[in-house]
Amino acid sequence: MPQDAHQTGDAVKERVAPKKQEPLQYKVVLLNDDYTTMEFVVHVLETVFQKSPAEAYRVMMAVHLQGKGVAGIYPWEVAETKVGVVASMAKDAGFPLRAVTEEA
Ligand code: TYC
Repeated sequence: MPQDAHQTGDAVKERVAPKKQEPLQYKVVLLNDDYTTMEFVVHVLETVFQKSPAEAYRVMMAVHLQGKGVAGIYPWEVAETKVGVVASMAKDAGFPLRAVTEEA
């Protein structure tokens, strides 16, 4: 049965009203570089993006091997705030790590 269908007795009624507009979501994408340590990227993923240690390591390695990777998907203001937090943590630590937003 389609996800939007309602079961009413034996009949299946499709929902006709359009779905409510969802707020736009944005990916926060981490970019690879040659200088930021793997340990620091894992730390950022754990503390800013609430990843478990295993998931943080997995995402970090995906970025390291593929050039970029999704750290999380959020409403615009949250995504932009996290990009800023990454930038300031990286600046303080002296690393060139960058995160950018992409429409999800
Ligand atoms: N490529 C870095 C290294 O070899 C590690 C790294 C991973 C850097 C992910 C940035 O977003 C990044 N030390």
